Amino acid sequence: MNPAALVNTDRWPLESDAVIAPLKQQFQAEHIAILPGFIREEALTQLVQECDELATIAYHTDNNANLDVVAYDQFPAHSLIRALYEWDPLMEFVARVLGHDSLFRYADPFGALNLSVMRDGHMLGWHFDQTDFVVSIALQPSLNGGHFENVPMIRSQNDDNADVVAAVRAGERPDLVRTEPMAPGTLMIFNGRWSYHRVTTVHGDVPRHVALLAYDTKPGTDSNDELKLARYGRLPV
Ligand SMILES: O=C(O)CCC(=O)C(=O)O
Repeated sequence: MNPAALVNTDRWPLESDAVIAPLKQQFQAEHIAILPGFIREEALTQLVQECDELATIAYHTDNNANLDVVAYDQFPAHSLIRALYEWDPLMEFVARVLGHDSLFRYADPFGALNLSVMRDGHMLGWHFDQTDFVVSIALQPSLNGGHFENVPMIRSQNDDNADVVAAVRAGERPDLVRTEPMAPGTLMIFNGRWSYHRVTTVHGDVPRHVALLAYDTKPGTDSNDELKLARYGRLPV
């Protein structure tokens, strides 16, 4: 299937300046851009079916994150999610929203594309990312919990704002925390380096499925062995 068929290009024409300009503005102002209904409603069933199949081979990681991860090299050649990730118009669209001339797919053979599978009891603790941005596509919500909570731009290059970060972590600043809307089919472009975020504990029999698409402003960017071992339990052969 052509990945273009998965995207609701009526609502989100990827080459349109009128679509890109407000997203770019939103990302600059809040370090997040949210595109509800990015994936066509009709494509979701097929994508969730693919997630359910992939989830059977996911690796369970258990540190600050307690979730199952499917690595890029585990997506089969016919995977629709892989096709979407490898589709240049999507990468070019993300680049334009971010204000870059071009982007490159991550060179990490595991981390370039992940499916995050969060089952009953799984959570992802408060953290910052080590990358400037991540692109996620929400495919299936859990029955309860599994909310993406975010404190936008809590710190900056010049100010780590450690007291407030600690207060958020301790649950003392709920006024700063917002829950980002992640209805199935939503694409989100997010800068997690300066925004503190977590996924609340998932409850219920339905796993939360989110695809994470990694790009970088430089070619050849890879993660280190320590991260690979922690997240995927193995190293490339
Ligand atoms: O699963 C999500 O919605 C977000 C994942 C996340 O925060 C991360 O991978 O850093």
